[in-house]
Amino acid sequence: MNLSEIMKSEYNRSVSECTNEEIYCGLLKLVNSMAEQKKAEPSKKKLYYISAEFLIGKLLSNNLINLGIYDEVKKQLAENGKDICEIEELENEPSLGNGGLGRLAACFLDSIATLGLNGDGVGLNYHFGLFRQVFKDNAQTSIPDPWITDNSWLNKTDVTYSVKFRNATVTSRMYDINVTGYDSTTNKLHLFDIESVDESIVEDGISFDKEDIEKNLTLFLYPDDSDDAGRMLRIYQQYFMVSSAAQLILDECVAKGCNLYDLADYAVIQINDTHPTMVIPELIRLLVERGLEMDDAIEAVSKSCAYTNHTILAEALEKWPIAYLKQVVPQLMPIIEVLDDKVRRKYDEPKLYIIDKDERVHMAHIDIHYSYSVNGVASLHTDILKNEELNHFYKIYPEKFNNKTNGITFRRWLLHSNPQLTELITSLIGEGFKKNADELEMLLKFKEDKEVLKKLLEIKDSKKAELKNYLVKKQNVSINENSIFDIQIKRLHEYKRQQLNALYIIHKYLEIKAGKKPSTPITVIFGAKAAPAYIIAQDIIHLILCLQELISNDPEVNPYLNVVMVENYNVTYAEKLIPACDISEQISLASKEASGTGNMKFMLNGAVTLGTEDGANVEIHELVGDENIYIFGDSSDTVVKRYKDESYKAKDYYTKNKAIKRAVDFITGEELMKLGDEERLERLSKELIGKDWFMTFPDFDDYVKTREQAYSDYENRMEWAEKMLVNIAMAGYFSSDRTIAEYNNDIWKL
Ligand code: 26Q
Repeated sequence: MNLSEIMKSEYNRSVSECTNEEIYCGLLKLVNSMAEQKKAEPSKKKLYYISAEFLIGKLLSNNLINLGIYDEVKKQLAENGKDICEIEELENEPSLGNGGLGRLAACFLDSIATLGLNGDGVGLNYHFGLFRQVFKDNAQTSIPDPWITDNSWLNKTDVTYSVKFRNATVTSRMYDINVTGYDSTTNKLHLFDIESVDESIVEDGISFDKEDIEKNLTLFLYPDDSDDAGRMLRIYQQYFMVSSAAQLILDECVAKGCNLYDLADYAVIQINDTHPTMVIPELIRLLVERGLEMDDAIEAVSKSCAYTNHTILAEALEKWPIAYLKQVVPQLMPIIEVLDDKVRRKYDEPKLYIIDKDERVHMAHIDIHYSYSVNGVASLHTDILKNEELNHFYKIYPEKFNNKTNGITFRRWLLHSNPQLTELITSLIGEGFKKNADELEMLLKFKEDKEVLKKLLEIKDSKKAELKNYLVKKQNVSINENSIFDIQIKRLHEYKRQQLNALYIIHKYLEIKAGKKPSTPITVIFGAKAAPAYIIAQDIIHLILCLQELISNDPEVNPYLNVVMVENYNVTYAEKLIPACDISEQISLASKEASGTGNMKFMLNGAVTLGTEDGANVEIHELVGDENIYIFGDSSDTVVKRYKDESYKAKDYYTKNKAIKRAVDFITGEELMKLGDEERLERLSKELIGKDWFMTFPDFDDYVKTREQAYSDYENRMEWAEKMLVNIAMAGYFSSDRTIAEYNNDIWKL
């Protein structure tokens, strides 16, 4: 590798004479050419990981790290007066995902390549991705977030397919992004697009003509499940994605000599949630078109497909009206009817049917009947699927169900985002953990080593200072780097309970007003986007922004407590926030968060979890033990039971519990009403008192008590550092390399 030579041949100038933009382009070229040289020999069987979302984040440093040239490039740049961080800044972050599911897919691609497995991602090339969040008058507004430039990571290919809708036939084209493995081979992320997309049809904000498919098909990532408008467009997008994928899969298999009856020997298709479900009927349709009998086609496809479930929220399970499907992809309906008919002949239980009595197609039911594997994403989640949500299916297909606890790639979430911690770990236990994450456990022998613990605290302090500077630059807010950083970053959803965190802030505000001052100041940081049509989620953002304003203008309180909501929270922000965090808020209502993956990133960076026994928090708790985590709240059993017997009445808690009443009343009290929007605050307060569907009140007292305990334990710096160390040491289990090895051993068998 020689940066000088590249800059010379591209621009005929030396590195020091080139602009940062030119250097960025040079590095892009370099990375792509090195990545191409590391393409693996194609093996017989290949994995296709189909997902509507790949939240890949910026790729430059990630690729430099994976190719093993980061340090060298950084040094060469420095020698020429250039700062690699400034060059990283130039890259646009592609926001091709909503949150956890999309980021998981990106971590998985990294691990699949790192483990040298033959597997590509397949998805869509959204031009604007998810909306960009802008705060105005203490509320969220949304604008497009263009990311594609002449110097993006996308490589146009010659691969095109014809995709037929009822009212139009379009040509899909494949664009590829190289996926480099860490000290390993290169795979691809295939993103399909159409040439006729017209970015100029976007009007103010993110509104556009939803009907004009040829112009809008790949404009935006559909922002979550709570928006009713544009559902039809969502079906267009899904079919466009899976029809292109199915054609690609069959082409590649045939090229390798597959006779199509043996599809499963050549291809395994992982279906990431229900969004790519139509790949099943589409593949069946194509196989029949190519001469297979229907039953043979169904068998071949069922043996090739595996499904991952990411949610138990009933409202997030996709059910498409037959009328919609007929309108968009009539060619699939006869196949879906056959699939449903087979179920009905075998089982006399409507809960198992694909088509329900209201003429809606249950996408998850297609996946479960016609895949050979169904997995949940954390141990508790899989248990709930087996015993509650999908119990009917579990009874007839116990052998299909399996758990694959999520994981994260340590290359991005440790090596890249926290080089200081990486260096300390390396100095203590060597380099092995970078490829074999379990080796982190060797850190446990330093549990009582004061020097090591001190260094951990120093690193945390330096990451806090870095974050402080970043926030000044990005948002012009200044935080106290000597305060406790208490962080909740994730999509805004009632079940994730940012509102519970906000109620605590109000409680604390009032305590401070009453003279009870915390020993160490506290900075509470939020980052969250809310689906534009999700009104209550917007109201919660409004409440948080109003609290931020109220407190920042209150000299009695702000020396002790501050609130900051970062604007347009994304992967790049997460990379800065997570290493700086002391307390990781993972406070979903038990049973509702399938896994969570932010919880793992925080743990790996030495934050201590404050959380409920939900999702992967349960496994974190088991690994670190009671001493090194703060657990509160009702168990998932209690919650499930409370929903079943409909016994929860929010109003009772509100009237009986003074602290709850005081905090909730504050939402519509004088101070906030002066700053905020009356309609929003009233609506939120009414929602809490009248419904509180995600049961914040029953957990409130325990939350306050446990959070106070964490703050008080923080005062003993050495003991706190020990907790940090144990968290880091036990995080190895959450490497996505482990998760992917399990997928491969149990499901893919590549
Ligand atoms: C559904 C229908 C119509 C339109 C959109 C959607 C839709 C879009 C996105 C439904 C769900 C999503 C995203 C779900 C998601 O991110 N789930 C998270 O997955 C993570 C990875 O497994 C888990 O860690 C999280 O617990 C889970 O919430």
